[in-house]
Amino acid sequence: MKSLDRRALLRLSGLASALGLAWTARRTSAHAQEQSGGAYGTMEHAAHRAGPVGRTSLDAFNPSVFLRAWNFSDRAASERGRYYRETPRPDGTLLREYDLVAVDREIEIAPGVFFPAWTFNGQVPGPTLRATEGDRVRVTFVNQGSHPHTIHFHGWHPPEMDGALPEHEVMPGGTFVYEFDAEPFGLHLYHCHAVPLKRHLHKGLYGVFIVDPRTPRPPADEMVMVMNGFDTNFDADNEVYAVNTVANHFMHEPIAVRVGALVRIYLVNLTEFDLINSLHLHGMFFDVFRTGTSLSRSETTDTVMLCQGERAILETRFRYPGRFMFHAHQSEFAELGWMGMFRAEGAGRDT
Ligand SMILES: [Cu+2]
Repeated sequence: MKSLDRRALLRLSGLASALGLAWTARRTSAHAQEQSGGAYGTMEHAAHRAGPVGRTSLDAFNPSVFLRAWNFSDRAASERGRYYRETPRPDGTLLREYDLVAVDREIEIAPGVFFPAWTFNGQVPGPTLRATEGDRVRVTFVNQGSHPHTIHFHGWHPPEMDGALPEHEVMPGGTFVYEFDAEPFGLHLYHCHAVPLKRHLHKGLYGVFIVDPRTPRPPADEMVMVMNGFDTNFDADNEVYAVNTVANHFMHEPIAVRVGALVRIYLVNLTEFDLINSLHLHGMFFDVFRTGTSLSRSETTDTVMLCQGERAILETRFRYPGRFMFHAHQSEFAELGWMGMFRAEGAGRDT
């Protein structure tokens, strides 16, 4: 029934784009196979070959920009200061001040598919916040949305800064200032913790919070990937999956990396409704630093599985030039948008 519901949704959503047609064809072919219990026919394979086509508008949110932006570095210098300020403190740490605003906003998550999101600063995920262990973090939160919201940070903090109890809810029009020391170092997150929690989460009120160790990790080509999904018909089941919100974005715009260079991925699972999500990278292995709270790798693998809210830092070096796919190893998620490409450039090991 799950696939039927999702297929019906894709039809009902009036997908006029070529992607919609290709997508519906793929869902139909999968359903046809389920019905017949037999192998795929020629027609179904032809539908598979259509692949993702059509594009979303990148004016409001560009997943490639989000990938390599933190502390509002994607904004012009003049505008950045409106949302983020750094002040040195006597002990050498920084006071980092952020402005986050909850606003309701419709976002395009696949060509022609719009989702009525609740956002931090107009985007899903919200801006990536980044501090060094021991810094003071001060977040001024303004709720300009239509519902009560909070910000719940993962990390050490006193209970009144937890944003998780009814008395912590910030009413529409209200403001609250969260303040705490950034610790421990690691890969964390922030999200609204108003109830019903799963609704406030899946509507888009979440973001990444990176705390760097005082002795920095080795220099690397760093990127932020948030695995998320969207329940477009509100049946508590996702119809669209992605890394950084827009289905199949990195199939159209492969992530450029250099052969031999250290690549570091900050991978966060903010998918609701599905218990787990995963990342599988083709043609190589990577080191995993679970929750990023240790500088020693916890495993070396080519597939990492994360529960809801779980995260991991991944490190690898591309050995060969060329294109390498990455995707959820839950095949259904991959077919519904959670798929992308790296493009490695430079001289390979055997060339
Ligand atoms: Cu909320």
